[in-house]
Amino acid sequence: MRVLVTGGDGYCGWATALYLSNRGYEVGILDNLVRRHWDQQLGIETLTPIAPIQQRIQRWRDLTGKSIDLFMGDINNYSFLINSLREFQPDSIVHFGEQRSAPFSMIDREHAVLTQSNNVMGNLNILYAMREEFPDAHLVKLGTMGEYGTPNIDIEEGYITIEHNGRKDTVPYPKQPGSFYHLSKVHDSHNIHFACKIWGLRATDLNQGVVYGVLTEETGMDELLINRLDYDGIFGTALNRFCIQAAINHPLTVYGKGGQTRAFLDIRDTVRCVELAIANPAEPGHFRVFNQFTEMFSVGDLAMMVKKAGVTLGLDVEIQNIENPRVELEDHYFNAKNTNLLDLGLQPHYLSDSLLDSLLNFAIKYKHRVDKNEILPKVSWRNPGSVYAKS
Ligand code: NAD
Ligand code: USQ
Repeated sequence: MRVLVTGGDGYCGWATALYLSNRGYEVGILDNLVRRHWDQQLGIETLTPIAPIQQRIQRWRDLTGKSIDLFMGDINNYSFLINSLREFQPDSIVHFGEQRSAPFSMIDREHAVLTQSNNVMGNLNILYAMREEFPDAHLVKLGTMGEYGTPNIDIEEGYITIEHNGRKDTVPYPKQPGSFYHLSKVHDSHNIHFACKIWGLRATDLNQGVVYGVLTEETGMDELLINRLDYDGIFGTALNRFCIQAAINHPLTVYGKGGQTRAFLDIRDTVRCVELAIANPAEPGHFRVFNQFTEMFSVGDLAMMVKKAGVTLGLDVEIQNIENPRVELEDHYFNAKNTNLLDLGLQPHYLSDSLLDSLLNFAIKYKHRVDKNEILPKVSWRNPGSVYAKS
């Protein structure tokens, strides 16, 4: 099976491309490397020294004998996109290639517009390309659990059955996202749902939780295959950030009360979930939704777990509740379903002491690369126009 991974130079995409290649899929990566460019513009860097994409792919080939095709360009350039698809002839398109940071999207008007035009238009281009020349291909689209927000009722997988004034219907689950980034994912979901309905396309929306960890079997094979690991206040995500903060003796940055509960998963499960979706494609005309996470934690509880694991390693770990730069509930109900991927055979890697231990040791290994000025959040939801807006 031929799988095109858009965003294949990124955190989830790189791990997925190698995992699928290792399992015998014919893999292509399509990426315009804009994430590396944004890092440079913002003056931030991944904790890990990532090699140029050409070197990464060459090293993979040298080690395994497996080749990965590279299409370097922008999904928003339609002629580039359609020509790449014609050349590669995908059976599945795994679409990771978007701007994925909530704080980035909240810097100012320009970053909000960039996020939504990059994401929503890019996704629409893929839908049109599929409609025109690849109507049988399966779109596996990375959405996010944050599309749902934090409603005071259980979160279903994409759809909810409602009885209203004596009548009953199954409708898309209500969306109450918390950033212009998360909103871009909601817009994508609506566009994909509509395209499946009118053109008979097949798609799976993977509403993924926050991903943690860095090593997969493949990216751990060689230093040149190392994955990115973001720790800064814009692209760094909760658990990964806490481990790196612990490694450099920086107090763990819990925003507000820390009662915000989110869905999480290990990057080793990200790659497996994508494979399960590809191997069990949606039916033509179906917009299928899977909630892709394995566990739910509050931010405060995660910080406590990192502190405990850090102390065991001899680190001095403090937790600091800092003013929340976001507008979000800090104490709320959160209970989401995640049975679809388990039913397809997912065997989760639950967060364990050994994973925390390995992530902390990984962070310690590269801690000399940390820029301490990039730890605290600088983007405010209430007051757009932070320091980054001027860079
Ligand atoms: P990332 O920033 O590491 O990777 C995204 C990649 O997409 C980058 O290599 C970037 O250059 C590329 N890209 C962006 N816009 C592009 C365009 N217009 N054309 C071509 N390439 C483009 O992000 P990630 O963490 O790997 O996230 C991948 C996807 O998974 C995103 O869609 C994100 O919303 C989703 N997701 C991520 C997480 C997480 O915790 N990291 C959680 C849930 C969902
Ligand atoms: N948080 C802290 N301290 C930190 C960082 C974050 O308390 O140092 C809190 C935030 O306030 C928030 C929660 O942790 O309540 C999660 O924040 P995050 O930055 O880890 O994750 P988020 O902004 O939601 O975005 C990340 C990815 C995004 C993906 C999303 C999945 O960047 O691409 O879509 O996780 S989800 O959260 O399920 O929507």
